[in-house]
Amino acid sequence: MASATTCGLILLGNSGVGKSFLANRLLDDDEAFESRFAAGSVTRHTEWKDMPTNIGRYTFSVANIPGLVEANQKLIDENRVEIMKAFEQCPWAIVLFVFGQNNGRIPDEDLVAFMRINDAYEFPTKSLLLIVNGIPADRPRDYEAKTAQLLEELTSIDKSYIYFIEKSTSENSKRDIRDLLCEAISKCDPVHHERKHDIELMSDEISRLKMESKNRQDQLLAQETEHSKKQKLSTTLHKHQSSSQRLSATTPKPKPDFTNDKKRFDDMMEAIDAEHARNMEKLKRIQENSNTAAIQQLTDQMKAENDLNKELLDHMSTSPKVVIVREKKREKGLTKILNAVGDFIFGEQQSDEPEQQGASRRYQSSASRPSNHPYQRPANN
Ligand SMILES: Nc1nc2c(ncn2[C@@H]2O[C@H](COP(=O)(O)OP(=O)(O)OP(=O)(O)O)[C@@H](O)[C@H]2O)c(=O)[nH]1
Ligand SMILES: [Mg+2]
Repeated sequence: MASATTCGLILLGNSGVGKSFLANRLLDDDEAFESRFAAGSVTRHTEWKDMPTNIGRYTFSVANIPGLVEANQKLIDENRVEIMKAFEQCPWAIVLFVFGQNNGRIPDEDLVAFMRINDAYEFPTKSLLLIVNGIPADRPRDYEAKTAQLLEELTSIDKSYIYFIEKSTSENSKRDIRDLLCEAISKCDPVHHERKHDIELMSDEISRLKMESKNRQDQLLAQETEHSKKQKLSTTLHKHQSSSQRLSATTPKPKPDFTNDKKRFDDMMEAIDAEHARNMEKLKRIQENSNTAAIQQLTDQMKAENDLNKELLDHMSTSPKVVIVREKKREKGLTKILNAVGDFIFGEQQSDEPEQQGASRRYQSSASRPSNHPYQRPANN
């Protein structure tokens, strides 16, 4: 075990997470501690080995300790005793708490073990490192960032003390792991660990604790997903807004010519109809996200589009063959897209039936059209 002048490097974490494997990396010796693929726990009793070289100004002795969570109370109690014994043997120490991962997820039993040991020692940040061991090479690019964020929220340990180690066996990677661990350890300071109370864990409470951990993880992951969605949406809106700003700054607005026929009017109405539907859909999505900044952005963007639509209608209303009688009817709510188009009268019909202008030719809303639709379509003649 550690002598009076050396500090301890105490590796904690459940069985199979790779404590002994990582201890061997620190000692630069594959045979220092038994580390193997096994169905049950491998290390049953605490062992110590001195590191051949210093890290910074400290010499360290590495403790290879059993895990904590086991299937039965007898094994859990043996483990609790071994862990507490290690801190009694070498209270001046840096702690490396090792987590495994299961398809990328932090196992709930690892979080249960951390919480219960941390409860007993209240590890100070400057002497504690969290390590997620055995992550695959083909992980998503943002895996570390997202998982560090999650772990920080779950454990209240600052992300800058959270490290990730890829699963690999090459000699080069073994050296890399050693370098990474030594660098991480050099950022810490050993502290004197005092136990506030015994490590407590009853086998019959493990399922409940795991369920609580799972719920907490799910909740944080859902919040993170929601946050990413909002960010994505806000970026898309921002891009859309700046591209329409660019467009309006550089491109003159087209002035449609409606002198020819009613078909062009219908086409334009189709386009406005579709745009209105798209805007309402966007608005609905954004309101669901209750993001005020995004709603403001969308409102501005829609107002700009509506102004253009109004201009088109104004232009059309002054064309020789089309007269639009405006109704003082406005769309309620955010869009306020268009002044409703009421009557739509062609010149030749005007002369045929002058007394009916704006009355019998007024287009009635069809049942299939939403009642709050911002405009009405002319009848087919
Ligand atoms: N290649 C590779 N194998 C690893 C790594 N971490 C753990 N392993 C393997 O995972 C298995 C379990 O590792 P151990 O070091 O025995 O795990 P432990 O935490 O000491 O387990 P207990 O002694 O039961 O508490 C062994 O086969 C290790 O070689 C890693 O980063 N890379
Ligand atoms: Mg071991």
